[in-house]
Amino acid sequence: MSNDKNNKAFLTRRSMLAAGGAAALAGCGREHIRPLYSSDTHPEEYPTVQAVIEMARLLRERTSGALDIKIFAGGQLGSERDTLEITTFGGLDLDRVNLAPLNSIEPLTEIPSLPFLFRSTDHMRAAMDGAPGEAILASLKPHGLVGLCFYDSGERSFYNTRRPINTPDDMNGMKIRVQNSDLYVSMIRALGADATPMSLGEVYQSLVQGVIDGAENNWPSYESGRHYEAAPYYSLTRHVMAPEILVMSLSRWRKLSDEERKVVRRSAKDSVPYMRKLWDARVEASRARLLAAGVMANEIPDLQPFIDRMRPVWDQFIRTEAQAKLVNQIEGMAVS
Ligand code: GTR
Repeated sequence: MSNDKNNKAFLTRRSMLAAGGAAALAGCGREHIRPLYSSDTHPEEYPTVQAVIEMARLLRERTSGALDIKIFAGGQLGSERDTLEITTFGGLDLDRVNLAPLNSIEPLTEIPSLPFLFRSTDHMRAAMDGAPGEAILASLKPHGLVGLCFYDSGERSFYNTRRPINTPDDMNGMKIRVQNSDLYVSMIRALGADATPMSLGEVYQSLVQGVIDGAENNWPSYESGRHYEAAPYYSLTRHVMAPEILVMSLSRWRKLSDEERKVVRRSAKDSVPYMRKLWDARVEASRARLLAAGVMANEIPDLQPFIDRMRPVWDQFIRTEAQAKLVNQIEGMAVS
């Protein structure tokens, strides 16, 4: 990231904080006049952003315009780690992030990121719609955040600039970018590769300059960040299916009336089926476009060596009883 961009992001973040502060000073609940500010690292057309736009529409409709959302898309306000921090301070009202940047804040958020935990998309959706999802959303309150809903993030697989990956040994010594999460670092190390944590915005340049050899993500993000241009080998390990999450700052939440809180929760939840429809279509569209553009995708002949190598990560990261309970709940769900 250039200094200029850093400065710009910093200035914007400062003005966000100032706006939050000014609203708080005005008191008397007058900050209702200001829309909820929301951040997303993805560009406007991406399904996560579209989902929050839908939530905003529902909010306006259900509150006769009293509540609305202004979205800062495309990572304008900084990396997910930065915007989360600002949200916990109350300088930003809503933040759509992956679960990964929450891993260092709340251990329960690590569970859906465990490699090969979910058996299918249906399994992941049922878990997030049910008691396990509710437990994770509720766990964020002591950290200054209100968990509102989960959005799909599909399956993450590896892509790189060098060769197709068929076995963990093909990754030996490769430098793989991961999100800022120790769990992801451990997963990559377990496969014999080098993990380089960095924010999404830095990945494209780092691939082009050879700072990293590869990364891991779903089809839409692989496309949207143009990573496929530099790293055309996409190997379908599907090792993680952790969802996205929409969080709200607890300080802004506390300023809402009970009625408004209900509407915010309901509107967030009601944007989920809408998002899933967009998501499924987007995964297919991205896949078709990238294959047509010459991306070399390969299925993995035998996933077992990946599963075996990554399994110790479970023991390393399941450290509390609450985490173990969540794992059992998710694994024990009837859906295949
Ligand atoms: C995407 C996800 C983003 C971010 C990104 C990343 O799939 O939607 O929120 O987590 O991956 O790898 O940084």
